[in-house]
Amino acid sequence: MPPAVRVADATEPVVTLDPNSSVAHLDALILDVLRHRVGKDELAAKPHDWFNATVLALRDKIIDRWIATTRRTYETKGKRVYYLSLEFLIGRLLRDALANMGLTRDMEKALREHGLDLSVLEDLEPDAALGNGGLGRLAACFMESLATLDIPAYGYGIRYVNGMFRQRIVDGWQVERPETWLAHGNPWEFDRRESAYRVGFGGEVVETGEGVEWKPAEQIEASAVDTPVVGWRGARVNTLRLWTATALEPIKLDAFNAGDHFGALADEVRADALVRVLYPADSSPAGQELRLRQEYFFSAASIQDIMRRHVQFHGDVRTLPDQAAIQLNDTHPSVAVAELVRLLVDVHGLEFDEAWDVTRRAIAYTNHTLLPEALESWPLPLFERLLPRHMQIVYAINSRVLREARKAGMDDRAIAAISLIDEGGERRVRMANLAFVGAHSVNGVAALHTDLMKTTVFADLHALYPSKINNKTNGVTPRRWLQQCNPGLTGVIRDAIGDAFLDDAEQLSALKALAGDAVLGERVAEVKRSNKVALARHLKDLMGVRLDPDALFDVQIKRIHEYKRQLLNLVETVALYDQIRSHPERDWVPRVKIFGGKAAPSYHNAKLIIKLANDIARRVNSDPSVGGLLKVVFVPNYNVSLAERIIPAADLSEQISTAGMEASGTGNMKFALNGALTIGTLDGANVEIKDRVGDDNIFIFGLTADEVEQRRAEGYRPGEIIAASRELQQALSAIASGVFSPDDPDRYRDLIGGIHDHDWFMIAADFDAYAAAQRRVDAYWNDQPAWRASAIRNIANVGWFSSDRTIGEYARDIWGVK
Ligand code: B1N
Repeated sequence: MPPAVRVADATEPVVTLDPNSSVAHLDALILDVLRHRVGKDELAAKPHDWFNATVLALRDKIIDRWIATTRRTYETKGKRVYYLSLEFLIGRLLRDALANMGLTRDMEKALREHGLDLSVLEDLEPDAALGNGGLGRLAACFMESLATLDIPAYGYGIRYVNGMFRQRIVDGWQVERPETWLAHGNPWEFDRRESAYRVGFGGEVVETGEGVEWKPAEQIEASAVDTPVVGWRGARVNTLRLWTATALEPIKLDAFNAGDHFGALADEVRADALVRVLYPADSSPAGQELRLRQEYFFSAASIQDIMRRHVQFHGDVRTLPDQAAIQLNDTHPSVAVAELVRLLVDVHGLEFDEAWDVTRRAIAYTNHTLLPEALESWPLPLFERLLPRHMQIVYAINSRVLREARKAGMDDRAIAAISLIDEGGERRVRMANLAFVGAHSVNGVAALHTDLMKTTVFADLHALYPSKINNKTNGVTPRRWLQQCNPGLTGVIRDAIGDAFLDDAEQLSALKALAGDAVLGERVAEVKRSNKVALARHLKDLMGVRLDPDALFDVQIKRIHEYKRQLLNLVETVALYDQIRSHPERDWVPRVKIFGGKAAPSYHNAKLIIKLANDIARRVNSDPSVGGLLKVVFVPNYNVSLAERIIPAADLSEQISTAGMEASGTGNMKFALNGALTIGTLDGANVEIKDRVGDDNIFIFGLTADEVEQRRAEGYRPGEIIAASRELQQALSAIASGVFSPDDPDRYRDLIGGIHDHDWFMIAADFDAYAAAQRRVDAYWNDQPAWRASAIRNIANVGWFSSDRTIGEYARDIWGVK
């Protein structure tokens, strides 16, 4: 028996902190809000009205804490953290905010009095998908952890009207549709028209006698829209400040009156376009002028806001680094380096050297990818046309840096690599180099990734500034990714080890001693099964498939990208399909292969991989000869809310990127925290997960990052490997010859041809090892007590991957707060 410290039912709220939160009080508040702010009689109110009333009532409770925490920061003159990110993939907020405020149970009761089900209202909330994938979701987890750790912080980004596109699957193909998350309004946000700044573009730089002045040709107004972010136990409420754009002159009345109705609105349309859509490219540069305009727009507005606040409360711009830590989430906001120098020199009158010093002490930069094609750079003529003053500043910074490099004895090759200007071919401004030199700290997001930064893309910059690069392994918030998405498991853990892990995820380690406990194993398995039943029901409603909750749920959900190797998984799925049909007498483990993820609209092969998953699903699922032993599902429109349903129901987590290519991964952490076992390569944070859960509780396979590099260097020949592996050869030729695409037999010829030809992502090299690891998975699954013990060891050992730990490290090592 697990030590029954106390009996907690799974839905029991974990905190209750507001003395005024009695059910009757909430009930009265909701009714008042429904009437006076939503404007509806309770007899006529629709579910959406109730949803709005619920959020607004909760928001009232949050505002009191928001004001209290903000006052506290002003009084204590505390240092603030500013997290600049072009993406915040926050998902739904109601459940998270209720739980963190300790109001879940009371709200449930209050709504029940009106015959309403809280979980139904929760499902009405649109997913705020202002991000592509891991990078944006990390920013959202960080915001929650900053509030939890009581660190004064602002997130700065763009309030996209259309976030990540909605994915429809039509005849197996991805079709993109606009996501209209704001269609019914957004009850969380506050319009802050008074916090508005002008952002310029183009024009010229003129001498004024005392210095220079940038005279932009065009100006757009950035105005703030704030969303409160509540920490765990309501510890603190921080602000997510997203910028929206308006024209200085929204309508030119003289033009309008003269009959030019469209021309009169042109400025407003230009401003609208700036904040209209999120670029749907993950780990690849967008490259368009509008993207650079978005980057500068939000960076400039944010830096102005930071400076305004600093000058108002502290007076002297020279003390900015003592009061403000500015973190750049990848290079997307790196033009902020030049913008801060510009404001310090041109507006506040500092000498360049002093401005450069202040800037570097205030700014830090996080790198999220080493893919060379993903490093942002802008054609110099474009950069200069849009931001002429910043171009001058980039040159000034560059001449300082290159002089230092010369003095350090660096040769021409190293100097060329360090330069902020790429001179090979069309001249380009390198945003990663700008961020690197403009920051006092440059961090990677997992240990392996940080090591590779030092030896690959940043090798020469690292030689010049050897103390800048540091590691901060990513984390995820255990509130959303354990407590809220998996209340059943949370209840079982509370019964087993008490409540300490709710405030410190590393206390999950108390489960280690209980990993072999059969009763606990059974309870964990029961919860897993009921999560699988719930997911199966959801997918039945969503797409009409029937899934067996007793099968092994094998899940790969993430952006579709060749380096993430969904194709390796699919090829192995085909090989397994062949095997089952050839050896129906064997004792196969029933499997459900679940895929989900979006492809960048212009990424041809990624879209083809989605079609292949759907083609394989159609064929396999309708083949009576596999007798339900294998099912393949591609879940459309993968997003944060779907992740919250799928992850608690997963048995096996696929983390199979080509080693050296996935900077960290964060889905890997969420799965392990929910008791799924990982099958994965030694890439990104998988390496650290393996170190913590132990070799016996994870299925590691394939080439290491060093081996991948070595194989590429010595001339990798995939053809020979394919010829030597019967299973691989058969699976590839089945796909290439049209077995899964009889309507268009050549559909996958080139995709599979790429594996024969160059196989950049080393699918052939890793195939046999991957297939063998999958058979190890099968064997282990057949020993359910062992599998359950491993699941518990995963949960017990991954508390370290809480974003609270990550943020604690940023605070201590980079920001100097608390
Ligand atoms: O950032 C995540 C990591 O866990 C992932 O491994 C990494 O792939 C991801 C351009 C990116 N890197 N780069 C991006 C996103 C959008 C864009 O326009 C690049 N995303 C990552 C969190 O560290």
